[in-house]
Amino acid sequence: MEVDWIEAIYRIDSDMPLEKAARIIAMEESTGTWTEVRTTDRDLGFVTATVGDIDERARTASVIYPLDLFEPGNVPQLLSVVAGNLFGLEQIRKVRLEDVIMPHSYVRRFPGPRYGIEGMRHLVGSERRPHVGTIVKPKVGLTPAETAKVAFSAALGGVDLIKDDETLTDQAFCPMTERIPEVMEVLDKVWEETGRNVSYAVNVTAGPEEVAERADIASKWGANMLMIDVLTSGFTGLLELRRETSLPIHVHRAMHGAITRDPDHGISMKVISRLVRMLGGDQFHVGAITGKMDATAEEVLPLDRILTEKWHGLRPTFPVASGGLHPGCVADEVRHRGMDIIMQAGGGIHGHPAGTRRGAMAMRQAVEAVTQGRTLEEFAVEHEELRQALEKWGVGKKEEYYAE
Ligand code: CAP
Ligand code: MG
Repeated sequence: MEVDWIEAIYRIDSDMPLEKAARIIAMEESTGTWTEVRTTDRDLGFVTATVGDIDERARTASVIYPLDLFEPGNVPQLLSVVAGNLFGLEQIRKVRLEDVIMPHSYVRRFPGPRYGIEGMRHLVGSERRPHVGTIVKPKVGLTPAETAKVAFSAALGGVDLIKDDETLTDQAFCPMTERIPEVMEVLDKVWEETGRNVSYAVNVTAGPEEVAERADIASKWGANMLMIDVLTSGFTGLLELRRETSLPIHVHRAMHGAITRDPDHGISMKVISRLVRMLGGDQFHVGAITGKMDATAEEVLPLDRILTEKWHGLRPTFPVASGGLHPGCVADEVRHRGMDIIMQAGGGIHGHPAGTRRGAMAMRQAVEAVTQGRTLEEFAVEHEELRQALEKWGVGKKEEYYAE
């Protein structure tokens, strides 16, 4: 039976009883305020939120928002309700939006991923194995020609995906309209030499109105994939991009830590993952269990599930594991998360003792090892590039990053 409400689950830290705190949130985010007002005698129940389930042990409470409260297709307005004033209420010390459950009648107005996991596998021609991606490093400062040179080495070494870093857009030192043709030229060469179709995700992050324009420009210059920093560009930026382009979209989450990291206050990555899938992200960064960023399996696995489970008929979004990864991380990451992930390494490829190409080879060798059910150490005996990577960075999560 189709429900006609959106349910938001909050973890609440307040001196008030949980039920009262939840009632205040429900009032504040729908038809109430701090005191009673008598500006109408009409029944506004059709847009009045109520308290749902309370879990004293988990300190969570859900608020039921009637669907009429929401303008169809307007994600900023959705967030102004479920993630609005409530965060600033003095009487509620800390509150975290843990999840938002939306009915089909709300979600169906959004496009979802155009390619999804199967679509990306079809583009790359990969059987069920983790994809390997790299980020051109240094993240900024390279010229278009230098960027293409790094991309060429990584592609020859076997990566499926090369992306701009999250802070590279259209700066004077590397204009997008020069960078794209230079990189696509070398990827065409890789296609001719190896038959492998390597994606290059061009970062078109900007304001929503500019994102669409940049998508067009990038396509005209031959781009085969686009990228957007969804939190700095805005969710509407992603939706504009999805509507504007027929290219696959890689979604980065730069700035997420400012709102997702505190387990007691802010917005969970679950909510952001749901929105990115709903709005059309084909690939999305949801953290790495073995990397440099703050993430545990308990946090990451539910995000993989939200991106890939059956949900309102939308294609699944490819989870991206990234941040401090190197070939020695592949086995642990896959053991926890399975084959439907993108293993992305910047320093873990370009910092390889024998350079980028062999760093990419080492990542692919690590993927090959886990695909064959063999250990990395065993596989490294017959694969020099992997052996060198394990010798330099070891197996699994490093004790300390930035130590070299
Ligand atoms: C990784 C990265 C990514 C992070 C983002 C970086 O580079 O390019 O932006 O993965 O974190 O700039 O740090 P390295 P997350 O591989 O060299 O670390 O994926 O958690 O959003
Ligand atoms: Mg980066």
